[in-house]
Amino acid sequence: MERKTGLILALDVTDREEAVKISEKVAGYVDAIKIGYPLVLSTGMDMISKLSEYAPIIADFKVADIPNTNRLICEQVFKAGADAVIVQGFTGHDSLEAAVKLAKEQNKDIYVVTEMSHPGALDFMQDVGEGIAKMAADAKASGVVAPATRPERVTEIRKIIGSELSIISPGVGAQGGTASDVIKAGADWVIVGRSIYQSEDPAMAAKKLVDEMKEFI
Ligand code: NUP
Repeated sequence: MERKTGLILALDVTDREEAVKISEKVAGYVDAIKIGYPLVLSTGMDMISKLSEYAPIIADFKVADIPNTNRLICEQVFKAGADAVIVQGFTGHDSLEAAVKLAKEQNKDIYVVTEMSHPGALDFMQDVGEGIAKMAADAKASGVVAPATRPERVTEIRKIIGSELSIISPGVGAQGGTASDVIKAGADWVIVGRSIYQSEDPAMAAKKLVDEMKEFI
């Protein structure tokens, strides 16, 4: 994924027309559009190829299965036109390696969730986040997903993965994180959903974020 603006739109709407309309409006400000279960379950897998007309698509399916099933899922998602898939890291090295192997064969990307951005991530995930980051680096994944709500953790995770892997970071805006802070902490991209798609003017909301990050990109 090429970094031009540092912004990824999380498009968690459930209406086809709305999804297309918002994508059209913000296409000039985002490096990718992240879609997940809310949009795909409501509108179908063909939304992936439809929205790829506007930007590369990251499929946030947080894949978390045995190696063979991870591979089968990623195969379908890439076939549908996605450029990247987000997988969970807690399932361990073999599950991750199956996804990364397939992605490399197809020139696609795998991003690995380390520690999630919501408060409940402190219950179990934070304790294993650094180990997952190391595993992602060892497996040569394209990058990791780390929390914009805790920029200090992004800095820790950056130390572990080095500069080869990217960090994409959700939690800006609605969850309390600040785009420029998390970029300064070591993230390459911020992932922003509600603050853009629920805004009266999604293009303006996206532009503001891009302007805020510009000097740190
Ligand atoms: O740790 C994570 N936190 C998170 O919010 C991992 C994620 N993939 N996400 C996703 O990022 C979440 O499912 C949503 O699609 C997006 C953040 O959206 P918003 O809080 O900006 O609306």
